[in-house]
Amino acid sequence: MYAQLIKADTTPSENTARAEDFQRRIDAGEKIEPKDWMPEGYRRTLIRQIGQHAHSEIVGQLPEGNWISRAPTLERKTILLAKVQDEAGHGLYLYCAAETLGISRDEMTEMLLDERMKYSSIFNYPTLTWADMGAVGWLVDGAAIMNQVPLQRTSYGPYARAMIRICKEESFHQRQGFDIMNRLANGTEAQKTMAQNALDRFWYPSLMMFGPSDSDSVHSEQNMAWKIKMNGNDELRQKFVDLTVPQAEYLGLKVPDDTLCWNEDKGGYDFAGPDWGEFFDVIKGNGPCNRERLEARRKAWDEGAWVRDGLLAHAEKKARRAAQEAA
Ligand code: BYC
Repeated sequence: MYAQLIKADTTPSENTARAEDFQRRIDAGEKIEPKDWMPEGYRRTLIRQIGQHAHSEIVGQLPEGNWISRAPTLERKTILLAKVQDEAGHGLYLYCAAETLGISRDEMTEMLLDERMKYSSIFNYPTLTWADMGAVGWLVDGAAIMNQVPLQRTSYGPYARAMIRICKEESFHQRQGFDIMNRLANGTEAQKTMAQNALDRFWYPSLMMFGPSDSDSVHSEQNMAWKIKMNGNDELRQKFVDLTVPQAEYLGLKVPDDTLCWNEDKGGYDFAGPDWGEFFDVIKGNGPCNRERLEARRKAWDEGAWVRDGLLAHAEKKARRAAQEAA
């Protein structure tokens, strides 16, 4: 099985008036806050989704970090550096939001490192050329925004609030990516080819970011009933394609899909889905960079142990001093 099955209700007592009242609050559009009663399944689903989202932000720094020292100009380098730092910030807000549900960041990190928690499939693809920095910003951040804007209205207060700031920063990220693509697409023949190749490599992995098609999505139904997730995977994928195809046309680049055509009746594009066999393979750990990404995270975790120990010792010392002074 490629997904973690989380039961909606885990104790019989939750099948009661409290659960019905909880659902009524959700249906009325109220926000659920950390101290409110919530079904165990809701809590665990949020930890799964917010934790995975946080891991994606952190692991997502690696493919772009790869290009900081090789950016073509000082200006591009500072912009890329700022973007990668933003991703670290996003990871931190999200870990904090998940911690309000009774799990620690250390526990989540250990779950990532021993592969009990996932991160977005997209970050298991390599960034081979500078144009990939354009494609990541334009397509990957573009897909992320499409998914995250509705999450600003998600039912869990701390997650919804984290999303507001994250979305503002993501839209800057998307524009910086488009700007790189625009420059390359209007540059020399070699630069245009580099931009086209980046689009060719990132198009289908970007479509995979929205998750499996609705018929294969195991969590969507319950997630949407709890308003943890606001839209189906296919609906957001369609919106992304409809928004992005005209942008590719503006750039003079070709979306690598010969079946792509406008469907007047549905008011959207018909398009080819990604290779779902490849998607499931990647999320099971067999993508081109899965091993490398996890190795990098394990190394950072191990090498950062002395910093965590030092911070903890400092906090304990401060607490001891405060207690002595108060005595
Ligand atoms: N990759 O039932 P489904 C960013 C898993 S980072 C990997 O549809 P759900 C950025 C899914 O977790 C933005 N796994 O699940 C950062 C589940 O497995 P588990 C990241 C995937 O939760 C740096 C199973 O497949 N965004 O912007 O209803 C630089 C069944 O799927 C993927 C978020 O995390 C995938 N693509 O819907 C640049 C958004 N898709 O957990 C940019 C928040 C599915 O049972 N997350 N799976 O083991 C969501 O909105 C939802 O969790 C998803 C999946 C739409 C992704």
